[in-house]
Amino acid sequence: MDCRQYKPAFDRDGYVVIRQFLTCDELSELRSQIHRFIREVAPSLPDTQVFHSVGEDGQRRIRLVLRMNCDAFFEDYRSHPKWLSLAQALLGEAAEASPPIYFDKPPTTDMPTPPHQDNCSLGLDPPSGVEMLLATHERMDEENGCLRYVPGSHHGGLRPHTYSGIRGFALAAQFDPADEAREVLVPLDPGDLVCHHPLTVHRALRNRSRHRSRSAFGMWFQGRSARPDPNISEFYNTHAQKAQLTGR
Ligand SMILES: O=C(O)CCC(=O)C(=O)O
Repeated sequence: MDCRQYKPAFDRDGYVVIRQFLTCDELSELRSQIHRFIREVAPSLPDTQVFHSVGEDGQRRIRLVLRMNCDAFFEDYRSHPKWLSLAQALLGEAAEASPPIYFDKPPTTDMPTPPHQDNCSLGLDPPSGVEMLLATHERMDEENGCLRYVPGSHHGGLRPHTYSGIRGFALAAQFDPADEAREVLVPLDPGDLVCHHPLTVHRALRNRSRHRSRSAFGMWFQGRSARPDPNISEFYNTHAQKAQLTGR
């Protein structure tokens, strides 16, 4: 795969979709490692690392797992050459992966992802970074809460963010009807990947499906030139702690 072909769209729109990024074998290995992690590792992790939501049937299900590199497979996965070379091609410089994350929106749970720019927590300056999110199990679409992007919003700098009350996504960006009119839904099939810039405004609505989950595996890559702004991460962490204590 020539990764450089994706850079113009990433630079222009602030996100780019790569269909069938993983082969069937690569996807099936990743899925089975995620299942193993959820079955064997997640139950012993603290509630600051694994977040749950409760569906209409009263069942508690995982909706977010942070820092999966506490497990050897996922620590190694950070240097997976396919992901790393794509990140480096999109950023145009050397890059390093942050700890992997697993996202889910189980059916009948009311857990939207508020509009935000990832740089509200990272404060990368310059904003040389990319988050990559891979659909792992089922199709992500309008019904089960696929990602929605405001194209070109990464050109407008960091927007004001305020407390969202949602654990895991503690800040929400200023987002008006013009953003809603411009936003683009990004359906993904299992194995498809979407990559977004740290300043691209994005969100996802709740999963409205009664039966389908909406799971994704993600990694953040930071370019060599980027320096995190400690004031921004402190602002985010204050709100994240509040969400941890009193949010949903
Ligand atoms: O899975 C989602 O709905 C949101 C993921 C996301 O917005 C992020 O990681 O920045």
